[in-house]
Amino acid sequence: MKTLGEFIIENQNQFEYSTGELSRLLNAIRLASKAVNHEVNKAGLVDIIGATDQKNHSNEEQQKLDVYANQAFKRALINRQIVCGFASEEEDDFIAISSENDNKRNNYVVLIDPLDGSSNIDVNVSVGTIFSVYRRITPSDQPVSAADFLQKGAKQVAAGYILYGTSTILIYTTGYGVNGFTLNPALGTFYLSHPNLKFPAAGNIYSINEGNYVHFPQGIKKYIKYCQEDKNERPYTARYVGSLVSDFHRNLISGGVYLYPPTLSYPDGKLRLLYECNPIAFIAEQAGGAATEGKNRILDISPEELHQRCPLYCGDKSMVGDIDRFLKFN
Ligand code: P6P
Repeated sequence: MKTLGEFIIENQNQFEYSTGELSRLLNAIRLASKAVNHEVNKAGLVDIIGATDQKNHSNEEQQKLDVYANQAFKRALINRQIVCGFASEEEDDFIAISSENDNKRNNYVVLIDPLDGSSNIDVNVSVGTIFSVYRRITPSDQPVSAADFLQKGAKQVAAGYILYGTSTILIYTTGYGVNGFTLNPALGTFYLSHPNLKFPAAGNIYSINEGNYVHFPQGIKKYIKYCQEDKNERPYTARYVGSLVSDFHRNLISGGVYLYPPTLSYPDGKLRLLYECNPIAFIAEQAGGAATEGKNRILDISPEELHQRCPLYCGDKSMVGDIDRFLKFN
């Protein structure tokens, strides 16, 4: 069984800038994910579940594990001088990291949702980390600026997620397909368990919070009713965990689509473009799927603000196509 470390080394020559820097970055993410996995798995046993009295940039209650996960990835990436910039759902603004020795300039910025779905922690539902990596576009002898983070999703050099579920799995892409690695907790080693992942043909799972039905766009209401009609050639089924990484991963393995449309509470959609939609969209497309905001490709959106939200329809290509058509004609 190939380990994640071996896989990274074997494939690092795929990059035009194969300085080993991206490999070191992915290894730092691997290290942090093991620390977070350890805390998530014992959350019920120590006083680490539950909320802090802090709120993050979006005025969302910060769960203690959110804070821990953010610190773990920040430490792994910043203290090891592997990136020149770091942005997170848990940080108000991006963090510029100047390299101590000028000849060792780092060229990558990382954007992360350190613990997506954290409201599920106290009810023991799977949560995940989502990360997105870009090569900086500003001169390397200057501190990073917002422009380095506000790049189109199509410019990502890597993206992935870690799902802390019944097993802990790390999924990532660097633009050469999608591969999954499952953690052997006894050894603390990730092993290649899902090589060259692709969405199954003809998915039939739709994942959406129907509690918001009355506020959905007409096309989404029509799509949901279409899925529920009994004359369909493929009987659809509804599955919704309330944790994007869990729902997306199940759809990637079993075939389906995840929808988060505009709602009354989130008229621009709830999910964040930069560290949720873009990395998930990169993975979806690399696995033969699609990701749109109802009309345009997620990866083509020009970001304007670090924490901006957008609607997300992602997964099975034919199902995303159906959704876009229902939105276009209703
Ligand atoms: P709702 C978690 O807060 C999250 O960002 C995603 O992980 C998840 O899919 C979604 O929000 C759930 O939102 O409004 O259905 O509870």
